[in-house]
Amino acid sequence: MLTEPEPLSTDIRRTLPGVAAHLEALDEAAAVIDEADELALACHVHPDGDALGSMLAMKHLCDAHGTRAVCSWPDPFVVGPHYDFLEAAAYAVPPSEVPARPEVMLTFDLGRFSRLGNLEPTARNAATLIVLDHHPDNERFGDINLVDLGAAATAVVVRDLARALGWKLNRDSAMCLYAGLVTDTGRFRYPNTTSEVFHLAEELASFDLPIARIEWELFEKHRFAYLRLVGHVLERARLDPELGLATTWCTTGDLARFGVAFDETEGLIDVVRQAAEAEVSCVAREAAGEGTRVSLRSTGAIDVGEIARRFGGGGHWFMAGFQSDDPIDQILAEVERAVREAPPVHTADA
Ligand SMILES: [Mn+2]
Repeated sequence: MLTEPEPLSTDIRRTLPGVAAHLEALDEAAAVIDEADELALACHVHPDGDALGSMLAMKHLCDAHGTRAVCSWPDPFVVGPHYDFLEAAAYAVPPSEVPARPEVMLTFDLGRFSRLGNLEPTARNAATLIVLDHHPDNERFGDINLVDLGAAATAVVVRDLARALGWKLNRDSAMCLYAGLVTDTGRFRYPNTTSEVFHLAEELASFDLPIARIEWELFEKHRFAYLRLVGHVLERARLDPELGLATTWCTTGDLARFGVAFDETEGLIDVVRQAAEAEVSCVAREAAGEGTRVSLRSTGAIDVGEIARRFGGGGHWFMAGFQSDDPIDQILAEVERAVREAPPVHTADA
């Protein structure tokens, strides 16, 4: 060996299967979009910063280019208050108002049909379905699949599509793309934070984006009620030092007691994952009528995407999640067993 092994972060880029094929797919998608009278845009249920940011960026690009587009996400048609600054309500319509048989439909940041919730039939009925995503477990269910496994965020794919379309970014779209990029890189701290990520961040920031305000809105601004909930949830957190597993949970009872909405609690995992002893962190959040959403993070030795897939979910090796209708204590026991049995990640083909 003449050189040291590449750091993990650059290895992620190498998972892109066929750069040429991907560029071809981008051109094909651009041609379809160029000819469409109207686009339907949709992201996954309980959208995060990348899902929402990618979709809204495309909406802004369409608006600027004079292409009609409706955008939405599945019920429950709400987002957490930390996305208020993206003004989704001003640009999106409830899922019931999306045309039932769209001419061209684009999906953002989801690898499986089921993540489209009550918009799944709409996507199945689309004459042409274009899938924009970066999840390793993407099922490539589109007519055109813009799936870039090397992209840190779906926002990166949207930027590439805009380039293929010959559409210039504007400040609104740059703001949304930045929200996607900063969310999916965990504020430029997850192992997918490559030099390409910083290049894109620089391009986006050049639209005079309020970087400090975006950070504040997305990650730091919380109601006092949420801080009290965090205190409660951390008090019951458990650490298994032998496994390197930190876990906690939040019930609908906790939400009611502290007066906090489910969509405000997305950042709990980012508190728990700070534990130095934790190779893997896990937060189970109960959502009224929707079972329990489980978030997983890994520092590198264990592929939590693989664990999430065992439970019917998905994600990346360092960031993943799944949904379950089982009781929380049972879910956490099963996660613990899965972590115990998980093979170590082989970084060369991660
Ligand atoms: Mn994403």
